[in-house]
Amino acid sequence: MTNQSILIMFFRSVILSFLYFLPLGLAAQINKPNVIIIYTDDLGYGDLSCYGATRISTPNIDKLAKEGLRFTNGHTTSATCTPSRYALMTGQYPWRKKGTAVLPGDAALIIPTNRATLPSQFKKSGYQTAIVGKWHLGLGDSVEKNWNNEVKPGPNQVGFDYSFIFPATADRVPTVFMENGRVVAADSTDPIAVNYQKQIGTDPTGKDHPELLKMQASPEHGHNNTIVNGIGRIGYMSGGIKARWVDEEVPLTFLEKAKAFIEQNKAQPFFLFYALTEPHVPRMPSTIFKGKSQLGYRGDVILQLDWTVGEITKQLDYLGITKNTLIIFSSDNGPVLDDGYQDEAVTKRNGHTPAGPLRGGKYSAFEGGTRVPLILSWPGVIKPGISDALVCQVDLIASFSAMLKLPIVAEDAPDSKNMLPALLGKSTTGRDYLIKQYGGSIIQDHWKYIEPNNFESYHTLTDIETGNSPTAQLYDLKHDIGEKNNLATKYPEKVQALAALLRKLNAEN
Ligand code: NG6
Ligand code: CA
Repeated sequence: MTNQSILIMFFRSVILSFLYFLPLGLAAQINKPNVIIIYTDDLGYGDLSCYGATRISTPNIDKLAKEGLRFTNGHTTSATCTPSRYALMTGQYPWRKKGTAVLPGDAALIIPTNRATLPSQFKKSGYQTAIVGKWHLGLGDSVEKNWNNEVKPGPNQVGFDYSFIFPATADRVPTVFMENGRVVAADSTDPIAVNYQKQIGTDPTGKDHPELLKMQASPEHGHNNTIVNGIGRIGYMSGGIKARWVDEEVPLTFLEKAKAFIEQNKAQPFFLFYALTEPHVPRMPSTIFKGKSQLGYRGDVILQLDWTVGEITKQLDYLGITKNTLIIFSSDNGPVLDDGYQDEAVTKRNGHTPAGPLRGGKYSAFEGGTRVPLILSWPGVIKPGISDALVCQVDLIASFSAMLKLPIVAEDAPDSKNMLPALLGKSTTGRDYLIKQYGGSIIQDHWKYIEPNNFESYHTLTDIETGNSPTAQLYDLKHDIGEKNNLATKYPEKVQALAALLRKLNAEN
């Protein structure tokens, strides 16, 4: 071979590899990584060992945190599921829109179909998009609907190419999976009906037949309507016997569907919203996890969800796409122990503190309600570390739109801020301020203000402090993350300034 031909071969291979890596590698990796949001249900700030839990160990999530960026100041907008998910999907504070509180299982869709959503932004940018898991944002145009036909609009009409969901919560009927708008294993000879007003069909209820229950409902919580799989639910359901899920299988079913979607789309950018049901009630781990944590089923399902995260990262490794995949791990609201069933979460807690150092929990205006685990991992792009930047899930739509270079009109996602630099660890600057719960509390810098109201200050059923008080509350989160010292009388000007800012922002829109 002559020197000249060696030289030609060399340049040819340089050019070829350049052509190969530029479009597929660089461009894809920088602007279009795969994105997986792993969204847990009711997981608290203190529920993971990487956030300081000592009674429970979550090695797979800890590994994500170790190799990625762990946020100490990451928030949901709200202390319950539906409003937090509404904000995540739309980029709008939920309190700006009526009807965004916790939905019954037969509610109509609350996400507008004519606006940009988080998944529709990915879809517009050429991603394959999917949701696998809990939905809880309503289905169809009205409460009355035929569950035996295609039910729409739903996830497929607001930006998801593929959906495999359950409609509401694990404790609400209908207890069925739906794939692209249709009940999985529906049977026309055994039609499904759902009613939240009155009993229908002949299924026994938890109220009349507690002897049939494998897990008793907590008194006064009312999880005593139709019994499915030995568990009393909220709401009544008849028919669809073959379609009803077995709780022990739910996480495995979602995992398989998530893995299949990842595998099918490994060669192109995909967006997966993987919305786990753990550790929401009814907590019913798969058999291999029952008893594993020694903390009761709540601990067991946290171990199971940690295992699930490991299965997903293993799948990415196996497919060779780990480096090109951004994982976001978070939760929709803070933790609760007794949320309706006698599952030993309280009696076996063994010193475990699900909200960590925070006050309150699910349903609460205190930080325990809305400050949640938030971990971002993207090997090679996000430098491992810890970030104290103030960020919120409502920011994901604006941040990803910036990453995708796909602007959104101002009326869409009005409350979402581009926090991409903070989320990727390129900046330590977070939001200026964040409004939370029903628009009644605000964080600015390290100050938190909760406006006075006359609602109950303590939620007896769940044993949670709600954060409500007839007098103004002001906390210095930098020195008092547990919101123990109300400084409102000490700093009246600060109270006035934050109250005025809250009023002004509330009035917008
Ligand atoms: C509450 C339920 C609770 C849970 C919650 C929704 C009662 C007494 N409690 O109303 O069990 O289902 O709604 O949780 O009905 S969330 O995480 O989806 O917001
Ligand atoms: Ca929740």
